[in-house]
Amino acid sequence: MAKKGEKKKSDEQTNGDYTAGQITVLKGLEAVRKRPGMYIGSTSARGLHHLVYEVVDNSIDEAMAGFCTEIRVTLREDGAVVVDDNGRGIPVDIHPEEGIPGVEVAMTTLHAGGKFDKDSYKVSGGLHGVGVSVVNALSEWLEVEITRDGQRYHQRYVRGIKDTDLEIIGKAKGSGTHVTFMPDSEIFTEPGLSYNFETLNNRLRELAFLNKGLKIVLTDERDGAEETHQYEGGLASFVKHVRGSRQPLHEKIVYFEASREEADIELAMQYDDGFSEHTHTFVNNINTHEGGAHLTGLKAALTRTINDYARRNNIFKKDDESLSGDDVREGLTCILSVKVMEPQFEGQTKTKLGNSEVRGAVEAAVNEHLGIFLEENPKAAKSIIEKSLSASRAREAARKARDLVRKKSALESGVLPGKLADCSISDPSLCEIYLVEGDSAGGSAKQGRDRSFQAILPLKGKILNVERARIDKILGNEEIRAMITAIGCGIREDFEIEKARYHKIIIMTDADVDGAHIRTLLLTFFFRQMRDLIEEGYIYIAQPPLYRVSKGKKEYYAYSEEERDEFVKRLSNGKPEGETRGIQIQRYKGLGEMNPDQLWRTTMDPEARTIYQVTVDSAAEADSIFSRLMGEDVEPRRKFIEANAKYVKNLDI
Ligand code: 0RA
Repeated sequence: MAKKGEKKKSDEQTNGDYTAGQITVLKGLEAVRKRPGMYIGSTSARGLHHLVYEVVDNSIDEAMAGFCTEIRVTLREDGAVVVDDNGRGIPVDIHPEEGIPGVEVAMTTLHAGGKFDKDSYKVSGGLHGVGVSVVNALSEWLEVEITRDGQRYHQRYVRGIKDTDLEIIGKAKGSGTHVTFMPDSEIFTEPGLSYNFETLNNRLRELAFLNKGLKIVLTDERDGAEETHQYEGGLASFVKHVRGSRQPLHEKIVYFEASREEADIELAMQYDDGFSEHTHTFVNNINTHEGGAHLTGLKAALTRTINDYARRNNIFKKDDESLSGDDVREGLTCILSVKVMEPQFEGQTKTKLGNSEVRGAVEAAVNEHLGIFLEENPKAAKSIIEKSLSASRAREAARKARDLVRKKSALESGVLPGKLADCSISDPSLCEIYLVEGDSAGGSAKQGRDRSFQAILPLKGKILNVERARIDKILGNEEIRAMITAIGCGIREDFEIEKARYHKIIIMTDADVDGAHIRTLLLTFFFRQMRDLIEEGYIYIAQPPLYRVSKGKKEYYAYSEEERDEFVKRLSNGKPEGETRGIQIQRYKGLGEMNPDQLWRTTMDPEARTIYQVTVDSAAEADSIFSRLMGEDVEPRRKFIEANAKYVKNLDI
C-alpha cells in the first residue's frame, strides 16, 4: 500500500496491463455504465436519489450489526454527496482471494456486500443491494476515507476505475467511513436534474424510525437546510408520525420487540377513530409494499387475538358472533418491521416477503404480546373491540349500500359516463385520459385534443374528500363514479389494473389554489382507492403555462416567473429595461382562458407538453401526509395547498 506522498497512478491506468481479475471488474462496471437502468431503475430523479440510498444502506447495515450510531448525509453545493458514518470502517486489509484491499473489492465488484460479514442482517442483497460499486461506476469521481486502527486511509476513483491506490493520509482516533461521490453527468443527462431535500429527508426519517436510536442528519449546503432524525421510541414514534392528527382511541401505543430464530420482530400499533387502515411492513428496512409472509402472520394474529379476548370477556352478544379481519383493522395504524437473515423477495416489484417460516414467527409473537397488552389495558381493549364491532355493523350496511349503488350506477356494466369524451383507439397502453377541472376547460380540451388517443372527462367543482368517508358515501358521489367507470379498473378489493382503459391518467387543473386543492383531492382518491395506479406510474399531472409572452407574431409560453422574464428579455433583444414596448404579457388564471388550440399546443401535445409522473418514494410518508392533509384539521391542508399551488413538482409524494 502506498504511503502518504507516494501517490502514483495505478498500473492498469498507466500501461493498460490488466490482470484477469481486473478485467472482470472492468467488464462488470462497464455493464453498469452501459445499462444503468438495470441497476438503479432509471437515470432520472429516481435513479439519482437511488445512489444516495445505496451508500446509506451500507452504513445502515453497519448500524444493524450494532457498530454504527450516527450517519450524516450532506448535499454539497457542487452537486456531490457525502455519506459519513461512525461504523467500523470498510476493511482495508488485503482480501485473501482478490489480493487487493477490502475497500477496493467493495468499490469495484458487483454485489460485494455480503462477502465480508456473513452473520449479520443486510439491506444489501435485498431490494437495493446492488452495492456501492454501482454508485462508484456511475460517479464522475468518488473518494472514500476510512478511519480505523488509528489511521486514516484514502482512495479515489474516476468513473469506477481506481485513480489512486489506497493510502494512509494521517493518524486519526475512532472509526468510520466517509464516502463522497459526484453523480456522472454523462449518465444523468436529464436537464435540471438535482437532489430533492424532501425526497431524501423522507427516506432518511423512515430509516431512523426503523433503527431505534440511530441518529441520521441530512444537511443541504445549497441552502443551509438541515434535519436531524433520532427516535428513541423506534416504531412507536413511527406510528405516532403516521397517525398524524387522527384521534387515538387509546393513548398507549402497543409496542414490542421479539427475537426469534426465524426473525427479529418489532411492532407498534394504535387505533384511531378513522375508517381506514394504515399498515406498513418492512423487511430489513425495505418497505414490503406487496406484503408477504410477515403480513399474513400479523393479520392472522390480530383477528385471532382480538376475537379471543372478546369471547373470553363475554363481549359478544351471540355465541357465534365474530369479527372479521377487516373489522379489526379499521382505524388501525400499524408498523411491522422484521429483520431476516436471508430474505427472499418476490412479487412484481420484488417487495413481497417469500420466507414462509416468518409467518409463524410473527403470528406467535403478535398473539403473545397483543394478548398481554389487552389483558394489561382493559380500557384500551374495550375501546378497540367496540370500534371493531361498529366497523362490523357499518360494513354490513355498506355492503348493502354498495350493492345498491353498483346496480344503480352500473359501475360494472360497461356503460361509460355521459360526460366522457372517449378516444377512438382501444389499446389502453396508447390511450390517455385527461381529468379536467371545470366544464369550460373540459370543453376546450375536447376541441383541442387528438381524439384518436386522448379522452376527456370534465369534473365539476370539488370532488369528495375520501379521507374521512366510508365506502357507501364515496360511491354515492357522482364525479367519483364517473372516474371509476371511465378508468374501468374498479377500486379497492375489486381493483384490477389489467382492466385500466388508459395507461396515462392526467390530472389537469388550474394553476391556482383551488386547482391545487382539486389535484390534492384527486391524488388522495387514487392513493386510497386505486393505489396501484400510482405505483405503476399511470398517474400524471399536467403543467399548463402560467404566462403568454408575445410581440407581434412571436409568442412564448412561460411555465414559471423566471421563464417569463427570460422571454421578455429575449423579445426586447437585450435592450435595457423599459424598452419593452410592444411586448404583451398575459397571465393565465385558469385553463378556461386558453382557446382549444393554445391548450393543445401548451399542455396536451405530447411533443410539446410537460407532464409530471406521480411517484411514491415512501408509502408510509405519503400515508402520513395524506392523513395530515385530508383529515379533520383544516389548517395543515390550507398551508400545504398554498405552499404547493405553484410548485406542482413538489406534489410528487
Ligand atoms: C464489512 C466488514 C466490516 C465493515 C464493513 C463491511 C463496513 C462497510 C461500510 C460501508 C459504509 N460504511 C461501512 N462500515 C462498515 C467490518 C470489518 C471489521 O472490522 O471486522
